[in-house]
Amino acid sequence: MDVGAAFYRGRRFIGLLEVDNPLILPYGANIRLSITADDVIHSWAVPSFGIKIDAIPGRINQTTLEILYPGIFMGQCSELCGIFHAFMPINIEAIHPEIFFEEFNFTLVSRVDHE
Ligand SMILES: [Cu+2]
Repeated sequence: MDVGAAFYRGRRFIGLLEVDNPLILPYGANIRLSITADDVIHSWAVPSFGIKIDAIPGRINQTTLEILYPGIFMGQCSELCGIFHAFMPINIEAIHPEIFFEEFNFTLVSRVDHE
């Protein structure tokens, strides 16, 4: 088990940046994000990833992401989307890929296997 990921998994945030369900992703893997909304236009923004992408009802926006190291990354909705706009934090927990694929029952396909 990755010590860094275990350390970060034990941490809890307090205050307005805390979320009930953090987005758990593997680091060191290519990730495709599909972003949409079901009510109004939001904007999914995580500054440390350099990503700010609109979430629009009826449309799917896509981008790619590779997280380089384990940790907890935070962002917020950055579109003035309504009265609850101030309460839309984003937490991404980047964990070791093997733990991620084991926990979520995905198959890990190594790049090395295909070379
Ligand atoms: Cu929003």
